[in-house]
Amino acid sequence: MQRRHFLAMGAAATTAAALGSRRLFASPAAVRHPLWLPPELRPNGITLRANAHAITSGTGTTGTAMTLGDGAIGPTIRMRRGERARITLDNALDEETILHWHGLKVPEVADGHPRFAIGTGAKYEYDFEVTDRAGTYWYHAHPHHRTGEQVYRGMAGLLLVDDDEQDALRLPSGARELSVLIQDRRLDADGEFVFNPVMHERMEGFFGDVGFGNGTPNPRHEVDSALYRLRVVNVTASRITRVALSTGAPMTLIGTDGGLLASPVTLTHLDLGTGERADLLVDFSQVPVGSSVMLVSQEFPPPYRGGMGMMGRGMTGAKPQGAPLDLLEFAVTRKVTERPYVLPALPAIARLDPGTASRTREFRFDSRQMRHFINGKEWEMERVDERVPFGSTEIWRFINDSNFPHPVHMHEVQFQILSRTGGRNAIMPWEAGWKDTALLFPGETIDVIAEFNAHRGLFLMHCHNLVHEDMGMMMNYTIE
Ligand SMILES: [Cu+2]
Repeated sequence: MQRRHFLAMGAAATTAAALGSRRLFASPAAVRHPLWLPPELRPNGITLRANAHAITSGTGTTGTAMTLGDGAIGPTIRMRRGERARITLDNALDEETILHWHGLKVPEVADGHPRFAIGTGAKYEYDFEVTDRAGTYWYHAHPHHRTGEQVYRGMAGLLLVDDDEQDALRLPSGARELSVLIQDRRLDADGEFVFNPVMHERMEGFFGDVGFGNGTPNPRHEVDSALYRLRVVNVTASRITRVALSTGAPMTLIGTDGGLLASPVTLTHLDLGTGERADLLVDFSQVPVGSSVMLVSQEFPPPYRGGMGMMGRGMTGAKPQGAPLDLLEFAVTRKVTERPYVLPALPAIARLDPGTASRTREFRFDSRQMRHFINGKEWEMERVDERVPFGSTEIWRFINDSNFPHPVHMHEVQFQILSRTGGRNAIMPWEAGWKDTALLFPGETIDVIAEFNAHRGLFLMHCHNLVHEDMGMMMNYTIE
């Protein structure tokens, strides 16, 4: 049966008409800057030079970026499934670094484990075959203790994988395909980026008060009155973003961490923890030319237990977890008339059968006395915590015993979420597809299923709150 999903959204027209009478943005009008669009590179023999430099050109900040290349964030790397990637990391920072290809299944030596970190002036050669489905992946620094600050300052970039399956959908492309790495940063009086988690932030995480897109503060992007493919990556240190449009108009979710969903989901908001991605179709066809729609992180009650979210509130001036934050203004500047895009049926996803799992492993996440633990342990560089037979299918059960949310990330696999009990007590509508990162709220248990069949070697599973991660909320596992 041919499933078809028609994308004419009546609700968008209604809400757009109401724009004049309601407050559009979450915060007082900020000076907005054109969204920076990083250059797109093919992965055949490129060099990424890690370096620190001041951001000066027209962005309204004088912050110091640590990034790959000369921009405010790393270049976009566009890969094709089946292609060989040969990438050199050249470290011109005055500290160690290493890159991890978040979401891709790569050989152990290409996975960016912290033990592969290289010093100033050194180079690291990555050489791997792209075997993953088309999707929205990203790359970022992964040296121990320094991932938080390096990623915060821009050691991250977008990794897009294309394949024939996706091509067949003829999704909006070219200028109608937009990808944005979302961050929140805190600026001092001189416009420098501040990253100095104080005591309560070492428990809760680090939050900024200015929304950045692709390294641009308070970004703005001019769009046609048309349908766009919008990919959003949560690159914040610690913030859960409740992604929505300021008009309340629906969006169509077509993909997440591990590529396309089996069927599209119409929603007015979705939550992304650090590391999670959304591949959306957003329709501006009914928005009047001359008006704007803001991509926002909507306000929500912070998912903390025991009043933990209140500690330190107001001390730093940052917007706390759950506070509304403007992310990206879309200014509709040109009227176009086009035939509505009709989304074809999305390719099916084989569901992994829990009956084929050879075992279930439990992982308890706990944060107490200014420390963060998985199964009672803090991470050690060389200690192997779990050994998984190559080719096996397993259920991993993540249990949150702490008062804080943890975005749990597995390297080297894409998993499917089987269940969530406690807390929200449901698999969210945006969690139906392949995932490599999943939000685990206090009191929740989630079961995920994965096949460990890509490469043998030592890999990581960890919390992707960058503050927690740097404090050792990670564990090593081998596929052997
Ligand atoms: Cu955590």
